[in-house]
Amino acid sequence: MKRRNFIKNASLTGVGVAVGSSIIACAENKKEKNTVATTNSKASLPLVIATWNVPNATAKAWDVLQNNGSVLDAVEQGVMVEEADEKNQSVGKGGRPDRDGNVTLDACIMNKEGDCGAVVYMQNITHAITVARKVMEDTPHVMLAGKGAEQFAVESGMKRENLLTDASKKEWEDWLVEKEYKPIINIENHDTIGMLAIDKNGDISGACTTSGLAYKMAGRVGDSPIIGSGLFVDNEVGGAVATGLGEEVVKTVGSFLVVELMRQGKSPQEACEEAIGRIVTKPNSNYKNFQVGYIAVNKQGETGSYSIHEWFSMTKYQDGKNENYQSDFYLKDKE
Ligand code: SD4
Repeated sequence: MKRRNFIKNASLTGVGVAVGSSIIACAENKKEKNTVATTNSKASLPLVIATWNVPNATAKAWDVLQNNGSVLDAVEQGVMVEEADEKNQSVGKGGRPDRDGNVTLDACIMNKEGDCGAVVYMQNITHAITVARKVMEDTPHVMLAGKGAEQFAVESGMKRENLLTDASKKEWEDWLVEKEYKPIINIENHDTIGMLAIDKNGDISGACTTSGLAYKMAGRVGDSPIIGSGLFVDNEVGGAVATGLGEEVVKTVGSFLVVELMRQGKSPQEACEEAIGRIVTKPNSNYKNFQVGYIAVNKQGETGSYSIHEWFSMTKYQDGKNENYQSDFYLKDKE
């Protein structure tokens, strides 16, 4: 296929099908026992929540908090577990590449002071979240992109690595055979990781990291590193993170919206539901073809989680229990 057609076929609809399909495919892989992701009573602290079924990541964050680490350390080190896991093909090393075979990473982090840092379209560095944190702490900027982000990471002592594993390379090569922008249905049981933690003092931080959508156009950046879209934390109110088709999250500034709705008095669950509502009620929304999911926590430690399609889930570590909860979803009872 000529490159022009190739690009033309990269419609958001095509991408959306992939994300939605990944959720449907997940159905076969994970039949979690828990079905409720919401708490409405006064919660015990600390707690950690994350998108998808990522018990190793939440356990790491919990561990950091138990050992008097900061809440920022907790979310950074928590998501680093997934970045290093080559089997998670949506994050860090082993992430699926763009259509040209390059693994490009997006990440951001936000602390209880409301400071933030982000990297976009960064290659060759596994721990994008650590680079994002360094951008926040060691530079006068909030976001570095591409080569500049990579150069900054190397100058900060991080090592360059080839992020394209044999497994992801093989899938990409198989995809190239058809040269059709209808991405392969994902079979992994977890995805982009967004994490929020609240320590025993009620202080909140958040992190979000991803390799973005498989076989995206070169240069594409999603919602995950965009403060207010993929992640937002306001230590007075709460925090939210997003997963799914980033273009739709960006259009509604989703995570900021969830936090602002909580500020207005909505519970985390209600806020997540309304933010999904903003997407699905847009004129001409083709939401049946894509997935978006939000998780949120408020200052009291109440949590919420909601998505468009079934099979989004949230992992929560609280009271010494590390559990995965199926999210409630918009299309329930509607099909
Ligand atoms: C993106 N939101 O790049 C990310 C992808 C994702 O579950 O979250 N997938 O659009």
